[in-house]
Amino acid sequence: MSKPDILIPSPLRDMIIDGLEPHFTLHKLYEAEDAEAFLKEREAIIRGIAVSFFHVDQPFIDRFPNLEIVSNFGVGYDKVDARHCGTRGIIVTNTPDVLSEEVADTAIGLMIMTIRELSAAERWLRDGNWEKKGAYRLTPGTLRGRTLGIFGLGRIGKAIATRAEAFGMSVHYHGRTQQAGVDYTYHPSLVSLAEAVDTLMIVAPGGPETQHMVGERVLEVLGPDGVLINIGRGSVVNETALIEALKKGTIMAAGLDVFEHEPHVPQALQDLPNAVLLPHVGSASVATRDAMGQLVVDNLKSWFSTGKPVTPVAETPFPRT
Ligand code: A2R
Repeated sequence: MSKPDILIPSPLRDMIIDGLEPHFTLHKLYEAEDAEAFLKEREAIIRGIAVSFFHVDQPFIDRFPNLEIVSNFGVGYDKVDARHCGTRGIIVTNTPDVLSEEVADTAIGLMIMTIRELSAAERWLRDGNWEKKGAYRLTPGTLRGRTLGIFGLGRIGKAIATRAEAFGMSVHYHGRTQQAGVDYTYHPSLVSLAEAVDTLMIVAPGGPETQHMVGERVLEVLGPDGVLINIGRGSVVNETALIEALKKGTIMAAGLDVFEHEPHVPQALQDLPNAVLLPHVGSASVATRDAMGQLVVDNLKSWFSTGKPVTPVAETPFPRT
């Protein structure tokens, strides 16, 4: 029997390619000299897509009449039009759970870096200032006595909350619904959450529903002692409003692992001393990225050998409803 044909639009880690190669015929779009001709030749045979950070939008999906599954690398799948896939009966899978603890570790690290100015303090030492000028300044910010507001208390949000509690922080949250069996204080709006806390952690998904939910108003109520941490998706935060808020002292500081137009980070943001900026490294350890890659492989293998996906997303449930 011939192997199912899988399209790989953008480069994937070697371990994913190695895991797929024995079972599938792989079509690497990123190696094609003429992408349009490459796709045209293969439109009818593609049955699966393995993808990482590539726009799989409606026109792209509709090129493939025999597409059955899109296996997305990453828990966030806002670049894949999962709703449209659902209407076409195409399954979308992501890589949940295996990265939650890693991302939560990074989120806490970024929060402490931001509040206690650890990257600036390290630069102070490396620039020779400790010897030349003396000790780094005492930080206006402290974690002591802070209240953490989590926007998106899902798998990663809960792992962050557990850690924050161990640091002595009280935890509040906002999501579309209040969760049964969760003791943290619920806020029905993001503004009321921001008003109640001094540290706001964004760990909600990207996409049109959450686009720019953190804007001028949220930053204003977060207040001058406020700290914003974004470990979720760049699109949730209005970057222009954030830059203004950091410049004016509307909030104290921000720690960002994700940006609106990655890998581009506005110079105005890079110039701000009260912003800590990481290049989207939330889940970026070899072990965690291997586990995520294995799920990309397992979803495709499982689908084509048993007819069942391992981790379908909410918009394309399995069994189909
Ligand atoms: O809204 P709820 O109660 O379903 O809570 C979910 C919340 N959420 C939202 N909150 C407000 N407005 C929305 N439009 C909205 N959409 C989702 O975000 C839920 O508590 C949380 C997402 O949790 P999980 O689905 O368990 O995702 P996980 O694994 O924690 O990853 C979160 C995000 C990914 O989507 C990537 O963007 C990033 O972290 O890596």
